[in-house]
Amino acid sequence: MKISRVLVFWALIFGCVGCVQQPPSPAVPQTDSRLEKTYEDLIVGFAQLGAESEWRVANTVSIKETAEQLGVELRFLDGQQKQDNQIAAVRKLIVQRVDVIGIAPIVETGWDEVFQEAKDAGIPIIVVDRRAAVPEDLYASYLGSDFLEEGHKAAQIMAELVDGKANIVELVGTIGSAPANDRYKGFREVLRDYPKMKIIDSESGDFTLARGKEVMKAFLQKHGNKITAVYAHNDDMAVGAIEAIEEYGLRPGVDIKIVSVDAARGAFEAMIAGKLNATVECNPLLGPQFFELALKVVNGQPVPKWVPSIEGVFFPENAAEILPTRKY
Ligand code: GYE
Repeated sequence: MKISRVLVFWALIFGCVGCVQQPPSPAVPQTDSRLEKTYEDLIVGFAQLGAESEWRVANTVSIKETAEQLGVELRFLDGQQKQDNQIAAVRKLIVQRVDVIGIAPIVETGWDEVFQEAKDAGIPIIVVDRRAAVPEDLYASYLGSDFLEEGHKAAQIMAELVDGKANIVELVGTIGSAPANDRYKGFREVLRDYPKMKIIDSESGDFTLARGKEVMKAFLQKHGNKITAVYAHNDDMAVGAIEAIEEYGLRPGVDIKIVSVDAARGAFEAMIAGKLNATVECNPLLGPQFFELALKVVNGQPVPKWVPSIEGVFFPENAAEILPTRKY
């Protein structure tokens, strides 16, 4: 009895004192906030793929503006639509020993070697916008859209617009790029349920207005009035197609239904004019999420392997109301 009272006494007094005085157990990992980098300490490289579309321009602005706001030192390199330039850009950033490299890969394949070089140099890679087909250990995280889902949405909307029956021509994005591959595939997956919706022609317009217009012109020369719908993998090509259809003497959005992807300003203007029937959103404003990821990665914090962006669909009915709220 006496002994246990003494024990309780000791436990109370020294136990508590111990709580305060004891140094933290070495078994518990402690993060020393003094060693953690802040945005102002970061040097971030970014290998952009080019400036082919409204989407890309907005994406570049978002990255540059966010870097400036956060006080991050950004080394921005433009690949001008060539994979070789992007590979050279990554190598340059490795030599410069930046803290982390962001890259929007123009096509899916052909990145293993240079990503491995970055890994060997201890520089993490964050893949932004378009996926790269490399093993997961070669990059820290992928930040971008669900392109397959965008293809599904486009087909679903198209099916409603044409009541399940159409002769569709497709303007494909850059050949071999993740968005073109998935938007192509996703659209067809849904079309399996609509046997009367036929893709009568499909060709790449390289995600640009000029090429989209040229390809649409050729489609019209080849198929004429037979075409009842256009599926464009981005808005710029849809705008090009609209011009080609008007020059051919048909009414875009009326004689030929058009659905595209991105939800950029040009698409809203075309919807307001009644020339485009719907656009599926693909968000280019990835700057804030990108630098947040970069900081976490550099500080060794866990990040998801895929950070998807949240996206909707827009129609002509409320395009005029929504346009002023759009940032790209
Ligand atoms: O849809 C298109 C751009 O990679 C998601 O690239 C991006 C695509 C976008 O050229 O407009």
